[in-house]
Amino acid sequence: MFRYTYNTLVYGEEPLEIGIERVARDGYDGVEIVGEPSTMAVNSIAAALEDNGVVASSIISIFTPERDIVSSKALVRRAAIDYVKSNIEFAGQLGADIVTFTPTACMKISPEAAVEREWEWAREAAAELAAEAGGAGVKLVLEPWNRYETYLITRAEQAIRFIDEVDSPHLGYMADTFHMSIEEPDIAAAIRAAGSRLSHVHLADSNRAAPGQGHTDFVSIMQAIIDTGYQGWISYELLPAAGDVWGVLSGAGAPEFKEPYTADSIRHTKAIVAQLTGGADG
Ligand code: LER
Ligand code: MN
Repeated sequence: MFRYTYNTLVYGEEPLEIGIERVARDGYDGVEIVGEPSTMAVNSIAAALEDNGVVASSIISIFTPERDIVSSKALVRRAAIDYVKSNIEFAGQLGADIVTFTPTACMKISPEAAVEREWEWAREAAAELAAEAGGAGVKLVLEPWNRYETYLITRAEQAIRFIDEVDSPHLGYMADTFHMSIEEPDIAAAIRAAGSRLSHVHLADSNRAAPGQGHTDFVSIMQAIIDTGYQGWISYELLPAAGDVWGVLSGAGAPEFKEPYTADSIRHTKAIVAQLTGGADG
């Protein structure tokens, strides 16, 4: 029904090969990888995936002030588009299905231009990138972030409007339950509203720890995901409890995000899915 993957972002500066080994050992089908293709060796990543019997599921795009789809500076907007194109190429080389897209730098919380103008820049960029993704056999997915990480698209209803305006089969909606636990009045209803647009999923609990460590209701969320007919990747994007998303990752790290959370996450979801489906995906 689903394939499971774990985002190695939370492993911080640990060599990717070690993370790939852990994710494979804990029973995942795939590995989600941070997109920094200019500093990553495709061949050795592909070899590590193959050696461990897993595939690359998805590439997450990291948007910074230098790569911001809606910057008021044309050169920065172009750098962001070129960066996502490089992630699409990287995904194609690794055989990954998904590349993520969010139209602002991460942790930029107010606009530089009129919001209508920024929306238009974002829509033009998404149309260009979706066409590129289609050519590479990859799907571009729009991920709303919470209000402390962005301001432009924070809720599913906005993402749905945006996706419908772009109107490309290569652009889909991505749900991240951590952001949704802050912004959505009803996470399961938001997923149902996205329906067939749902194209990628990040699970994390309300505190961004492993599912089961916070107060998010994953039973209603998994039921909603099943009801949309979604058959893609279930990924876990977990992060330590800090406001500075990136700062924590270059620090000492939090060992529980390696173990037990890598093993716990997939076990937690598979138990819920087995309960909901009568064992079809246990
Ligand atoms: C990326 O997937 C995300 O959810 C952001 O919060 C940046 O980590
Ligand atoms: Mn996410």
